[in-house]
Amino acid sequence: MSAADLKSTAVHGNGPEDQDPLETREWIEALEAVVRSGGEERGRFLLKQLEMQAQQLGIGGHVPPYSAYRNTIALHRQAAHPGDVALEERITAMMRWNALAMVARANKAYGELGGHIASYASAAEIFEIGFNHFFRGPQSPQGADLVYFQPHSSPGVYARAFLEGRLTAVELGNYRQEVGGQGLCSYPHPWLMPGFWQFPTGSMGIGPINAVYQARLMRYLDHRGLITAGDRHVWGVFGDGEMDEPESIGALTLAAREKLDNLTFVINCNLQRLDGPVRGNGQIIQELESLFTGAGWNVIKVLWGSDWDPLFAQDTGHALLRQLAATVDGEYQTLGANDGAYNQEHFFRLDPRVQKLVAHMSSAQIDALKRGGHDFRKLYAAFAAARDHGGQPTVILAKTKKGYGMGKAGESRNTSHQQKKLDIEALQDFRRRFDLPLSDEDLEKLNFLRPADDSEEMRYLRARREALGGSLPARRGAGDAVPIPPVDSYATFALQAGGKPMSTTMAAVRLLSNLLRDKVLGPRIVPIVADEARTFGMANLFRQIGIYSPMGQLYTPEDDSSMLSYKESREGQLLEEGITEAGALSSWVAAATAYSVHGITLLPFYIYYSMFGFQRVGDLIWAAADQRVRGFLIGATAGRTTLGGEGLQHQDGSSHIAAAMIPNCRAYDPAFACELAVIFDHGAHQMLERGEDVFYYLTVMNENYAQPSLPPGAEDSIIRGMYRYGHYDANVAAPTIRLMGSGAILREVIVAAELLAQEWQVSSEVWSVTSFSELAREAHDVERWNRLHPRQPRKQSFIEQCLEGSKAPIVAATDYVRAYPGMVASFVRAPFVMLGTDGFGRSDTRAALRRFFEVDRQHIAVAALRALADAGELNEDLVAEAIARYGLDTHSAAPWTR
Ligand SMILES: Cc1ncc(C[n+]2csc(CCOP(=O)(O)OP(=O)(O)O)c2C)c(N)n1
Ligand SMILES: [Mg+2]
Repeated sequence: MSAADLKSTAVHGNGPEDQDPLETREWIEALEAVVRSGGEERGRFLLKQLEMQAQQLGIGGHVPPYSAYRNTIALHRQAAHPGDVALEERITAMMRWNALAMVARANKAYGELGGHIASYASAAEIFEIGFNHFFRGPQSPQGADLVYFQPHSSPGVYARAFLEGRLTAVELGNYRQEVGGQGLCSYPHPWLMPGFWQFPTGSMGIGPINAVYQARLMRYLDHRGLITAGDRHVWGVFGDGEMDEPESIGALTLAAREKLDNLTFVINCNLQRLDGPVRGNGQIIQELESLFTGAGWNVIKVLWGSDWDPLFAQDTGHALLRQLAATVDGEYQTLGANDGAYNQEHFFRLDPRVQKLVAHMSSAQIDALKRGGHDFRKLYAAFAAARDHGGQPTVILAKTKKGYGMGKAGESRNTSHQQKKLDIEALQDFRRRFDLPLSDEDLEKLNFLRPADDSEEMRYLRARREALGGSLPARRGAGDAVPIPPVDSYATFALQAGGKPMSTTMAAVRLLSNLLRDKVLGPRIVPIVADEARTFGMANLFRQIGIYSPMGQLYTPEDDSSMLSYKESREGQLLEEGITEAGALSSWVAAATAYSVHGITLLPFYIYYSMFGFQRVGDLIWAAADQRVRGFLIGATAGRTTLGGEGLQHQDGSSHIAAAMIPNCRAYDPAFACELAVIFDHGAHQMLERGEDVFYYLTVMNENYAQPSLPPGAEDSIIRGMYRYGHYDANVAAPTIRLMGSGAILREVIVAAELLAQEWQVSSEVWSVTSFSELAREAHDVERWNRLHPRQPRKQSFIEQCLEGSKAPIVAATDYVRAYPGMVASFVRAPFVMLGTDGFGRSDTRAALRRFFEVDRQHIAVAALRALADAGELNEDLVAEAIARYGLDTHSAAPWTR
């Protein structure tokens, strides 16, 4: 029976009965003898042969995808730690103290600030082994490694930066107090500490999936000859609780499939999350081992510290191993929360063979037995093995204790995560536990510890970082500027469309294909799709630029002879991500931040079903914004009524609301290809040439209609958010209405203007609004300025300038919820009526949907007549007449209730 089977028997109690123990013994002894005489390789070979034989006999059982509950790296294979372990322990103890003091201070002064002590307490050795031996800094010859830090362990990263002289005591003292300046943010946020943090990880799950795609983009850029990745590595330190997030595990198979051996996850398995045990009744480490093994990763378990080695050496009958395997995590936590005597009583004494192994040890010695994730030697060997492993990504599962060293105040307690203050007794215990050179006053005042610059500790610390290429984390700000070709060199078809019918999606794709041919910008473009290239008419790109695949193409595509054949290649440019919006978005983030990670500026262009963007992966976009991405998100098949038949889950009427709430997102809903080209050109200049930290969200539609040419001089207004598209005069004395529209609904607005002039003697002005959110943003700025600057000449917002000089009512209609035009409502100095698509979408024709949501030309015309009647400009009877003539449904409940 393998140790794994023993474990499953022990844990689940349902192993097979042994019919012939003697025979079993003989087999096991035979195997042991082979390994003794022929070595491990021979042992493994024989097992493989037996396994194949068993498969052929049809008795090949399913082998559990986890190994025994022991360290993966056997003692005799363990790489030797090359540094001074005792010194590293002393330095780490200081980091522990400074991290603790930082959180405790903030909470002593202001109880409301929060912060975490226990997570870094469990991760300190993991971080430090990385910092002292593996994480390469920016001056390293091949460039810096990329490290995703567990967010709530950030006090530990600050504590190290303090000892390295990168942060001051004042800054540490202002942990979580950022508003007055000189403060440190709670979690890694490049937006708030742009020279320091590279990757935002505060929202669980985003770090892991982003890390996978970061490693993948590094390969992609290398294969395409844009960077030399060398052996740069991506490291991610994550929590065991965090692995519950679908995003954390959603991209594991991609990493294995693409053989990303430049990627290592280190999972801090402290067996706890916020509320309590991660898997009280099971074993998170074994579960994660199965998961990662199944996904194709190399798994290294670091469970037991060096002081367990002699015990395992004596454990020839595997009694100890069996008992460890049979202990569930809830029990491990209780053992962890208690002292050596308790462990003797409740663990070692349960089996006489196990008890015998520790008979010579005192309770204090038992108490001091470390878990592997707190042992520098074990961790060093695991990190080295991970770095050197080829052909697969590696996960290190490091078993630790949450709140390690916090004693009664938080070691392995269910409340550990929330512990933010320690009483004086707990601080004294901590000082004793880690042998810290702190006076009583230091304890009382929570003074930070920094040894003299020429102390052994500081010299070691500096020397290690110097050897590894400087401090980390460090975000570089600028990439290279990429010149954007003149817009008429690639977008004339849109700027001078002259009434030619096309959809704005088609226009976007054409802009992209044209730009891909530009010698300088072309190679920097990273087109990304999530299995929707055909939907958006991009199949021509398959052949034009190739689909990236590190394996090249190992087959003849079915459509080989076609112009649009499915061409995969190692140098391919298109990232075809498959059906994973979270993955595609992570890919986009990696490309959109390449300027700050690799110093190479790219133009990522992720095109997707707009409903599956902000709504589906909005939190990833929020983190992208934090990370100062630069690139285009193209929400295609946009609008609640423009995507016709697709129905409730596909039709997007809200993404512009979410987009507007992201401060550095510039969102536009252009109606026409020429508007799109102007916005695209402006955005490309802003992001790639001027290097501004903004990104663009553009909605494009799949409805074909006649595209006008660009009105002369409209560029600036298009960027600012609105321009006057036209006016429709009935006769000189006619009442006037103003109509605003965006996206595909602008066309309904235009026809409504014609109906009003022809059928109701109403004149109108039509405004094409390219972005209600940009209009609102600027107007809020102006409003604020006016509020804070009394007695100074009043400023006027752009929307006020556009609409001044008339008191005529305004009707605004879009393919989004009313809240979208509602963004500008308080800046409109005239009656303002908003039409929109609030409610659930449903499948039908565009015309039927627009009638249903009351955004079609007739409803717009009626809304205009009503607004004029309310303003006393015409008789209400006309409204009734129009409703009757157009057959509008006055009986049904509002669409948003149906
Ligand atoms: C998406 C998301 N949900 C919830 C949280 C709140 N949260 C922060 S840390 C944490 C527990 C983390 O547990 P684990 O990953 O095991 O890390 P540990 O602190 O144990 O090392 C939770 C629930 C969050 N930050 N992000
Ligand atoms: Mg945990």
